[in-house]
Amino acid sequence: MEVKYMSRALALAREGIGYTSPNPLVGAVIVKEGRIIGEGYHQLYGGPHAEINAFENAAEDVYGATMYVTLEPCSHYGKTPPCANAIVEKGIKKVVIAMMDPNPLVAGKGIDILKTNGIEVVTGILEDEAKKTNEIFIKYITTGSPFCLLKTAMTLDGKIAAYTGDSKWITNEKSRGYVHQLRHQYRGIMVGIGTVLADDPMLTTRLDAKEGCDPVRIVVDSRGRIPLNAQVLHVSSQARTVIATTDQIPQEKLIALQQLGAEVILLPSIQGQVSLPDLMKALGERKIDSILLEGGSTLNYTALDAGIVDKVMAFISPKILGGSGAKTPVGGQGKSLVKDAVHLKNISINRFEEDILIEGYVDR
Ligand code: AOF
Ligand code: ZN
Repeated sequence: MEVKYMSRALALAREGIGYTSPNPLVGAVIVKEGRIIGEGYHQLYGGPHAEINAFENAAEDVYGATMYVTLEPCSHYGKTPPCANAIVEKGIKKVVIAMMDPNPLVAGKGIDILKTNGIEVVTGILEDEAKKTNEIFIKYITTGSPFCLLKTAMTLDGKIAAYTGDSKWITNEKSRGYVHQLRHQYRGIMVGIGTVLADDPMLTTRLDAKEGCDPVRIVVDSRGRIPLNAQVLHVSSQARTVIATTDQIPQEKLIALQQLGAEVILLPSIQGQVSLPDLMKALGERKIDSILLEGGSTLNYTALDAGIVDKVMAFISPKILGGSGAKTPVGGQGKSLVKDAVHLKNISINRFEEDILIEGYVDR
């Protein structure tokens, strides 16, 4: 039963995907005499927390009920008063929690409030699933840097485009639809200048069913080579654009980019290239908790090498292109020895019709 109710709470939490950042996805279910009498989730950044929404939606008196919540109730006065206190005041008898709050402001203090007030607390129910649901929040709240997902798409023979550069499309419609959902979930989408010069992408979210949030578009452009007519600088008035560069950018170019409404971030360089760890910190300071890295192959290698990538999603489409000059997902200089390869752990495999998606986490 505990698993069933927590599972429902996690499903509710996921309803908030794309809207709560940089705060967590949280769901709560109130159960009395074997019936669900209230449900809630964190719907919008800055809005009421999941527990409060569940109280609001309760169909009957919650006194003596059990609450299932996917994250430890908060103990701090933030945008809203502490949920742990509200739970005590409402007379909840037992609280079942999936995971502790990694936020240093809370971290165990919420549970302490509950226990001190005589509430029975159970923790660790569906903990792994809860941690996966909030993998972005956990990384961001504990490090201040965004969670970075590297997404690639290639043919069975490892090409991301034909030798001519033609790349429309390697993966099928289902796979591409899933990537647009990720763009709705992730706050930033990052590409290298090579990709802008080659493909001139818009980097906006295009979802069929619901309206998607556009991520902040981040172009890593160490020398300021981006053309002033690039689509990322013009298409969509809502989507913000950040140019991450170094002092190698010509001053006139910097000003022209700012005049077009882009934010130019000047960063330290490593061998003439933008320092990616410094860029991650700068983006974190701007409340960007998550980055979807979509290439090209040079930036992908630099990012993996710099250790900023947390997760990899690799789509493989059963097509064969050939061509010794055709590009692969990860280029750059490369490792000289197999033993130095970047390893992935906790691998899972999914299918989108004939396409295969392999995902895993970078083993550090
Ligand atoms: C949420 N939603 O449902 C829960 C949260 O910025 P504030 O004041 O809303 O507080 C955010 C912190 O509250 C967050 O980092 C997490 O530690 C805790 N719990 N936050 O946004 C929720 N339960
Ligand atoms: Zn709260």
